[in-house]
Amino acid sequence: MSKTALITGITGQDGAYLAEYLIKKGYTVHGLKRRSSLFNTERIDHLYQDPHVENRNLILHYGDLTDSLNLTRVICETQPDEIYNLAAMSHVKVSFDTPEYTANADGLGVLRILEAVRLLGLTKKTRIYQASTSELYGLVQEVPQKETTPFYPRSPYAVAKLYGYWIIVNYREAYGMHASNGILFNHESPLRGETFVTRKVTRAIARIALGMQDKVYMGNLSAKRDWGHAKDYVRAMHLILQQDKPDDYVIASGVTTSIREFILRAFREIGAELRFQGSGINETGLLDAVDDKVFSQKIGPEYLDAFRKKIGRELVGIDANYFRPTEVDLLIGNADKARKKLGWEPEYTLQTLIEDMMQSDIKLMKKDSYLKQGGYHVLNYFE
Ligand code: NAP
Ligand code: F7E
Repeated sequence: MSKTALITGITGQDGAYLAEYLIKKGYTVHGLKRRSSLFNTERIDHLYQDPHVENRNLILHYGDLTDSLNLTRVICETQPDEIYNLAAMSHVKVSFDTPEYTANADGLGVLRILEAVRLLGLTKKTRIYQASTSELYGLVQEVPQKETTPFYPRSPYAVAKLYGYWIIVNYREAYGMHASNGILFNHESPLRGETFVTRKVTRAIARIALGMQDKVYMGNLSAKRDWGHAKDYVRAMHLILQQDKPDDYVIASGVTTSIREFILRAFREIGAELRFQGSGINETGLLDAVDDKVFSQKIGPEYLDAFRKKIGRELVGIDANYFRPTEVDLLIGNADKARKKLGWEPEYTLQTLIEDMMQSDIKLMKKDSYLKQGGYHVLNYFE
């Protein structure tokens, strides 16, 4: 008998990779998607099946984590063996602008799912994965961070996720539910939302190289993150729910890198050497040198002359609007428990992650439609 999974947040980065992964494993996947005035299924369109197809393995349901009745009905109708609660208002900076909504969706949303499972009498059948986060460590109390490191959240997002973490633990202990937290450190991919720092950078570099944009404005370049590839991290989510006993696991690469260093490495990927100078809001990144061969190979010889003219010019600037009221300065995770108990190993390194993202954004930006429309979604100024 094939298993049934319900993924909330299926239209997001992780939801898309997880859905693909579970379908390949023979699951029937139900996904919760929000009603939107624009299509919001771009990341899973390749998996979509017409509702008239028999025995579909991907079925979408309208829903929202702020709507208990809706969640209860969808869980009742789908009777899932596994629920992956990935839905969230996931942008840390935006959570300072929408703190109440973030608490409702990211905190109480978890409670709504647990209660629905309990009230429907599914506590023995349905296993629950909660998308917890390294943001819980915030102002870090230990380096590197592991499962026993005390939490110190630094944003409305992280505080909401703290509630989500503990309500999962509480329902596990109170009702014997198979409910687990994956404490995932930052994970990125070509599907990453455009306003998260890695994707903002790879997208901007592709556009600068193709002459579509002059410069990119960034926030705090000194923050350090432990970055992995989302494809590796969704495998861990699945492994967590295959364990006999529910538990909480850190999933991380164990390597930390500053935003500044990420930018340097992503530019290097197209044969461009950047030099940072100045400090604070006056820091800038100037184009220092170009490797003609690498640039021609990665971007195209027809773009080389125009790009070489940028040598000495500022390609990266700072805009204080991107700073956060409280910052998480350093994250680096210790995933020993996951390696030992789950047998989880990442396949990607930071270098192969950067290669994947750069390659994908160059291809995307070269698409006719993008070039003709000057085409890009306008980034929210404050994200
Ligand atoms: P993402 O790309 O921002 O996707 C979030 C998903 O949640 C989207 O499908 C979004 O729908 C949906 N959503 C937002 N608010 C909702 C609501 N009120 N009701 C129902 N659905 C809602 O995030 P991600 O990077 O895939 O991350 C997945 C989960 O892991 C999130 O919970 C995030 O907080 C957590 N997490 C992420 C990372 C990371 O580095 N990526 C690390 C640790 C934890 P729309 O498509 O309609 O917006
Ligand atoms: O920022 C700095 C920023 O927005 C990373 C979410 O998936 O991972 C993510 O949260 C760092 C921060 O991710 C810009 O100040 C500099 O220090 O890519 P981010 P995040 O805040 O770490 C965790 C694990 C989650 O759980 C979240 O859901 O980069 N930074 N300049 C910038 N960040 C952004 N977004 N934009 C900038 O221009």
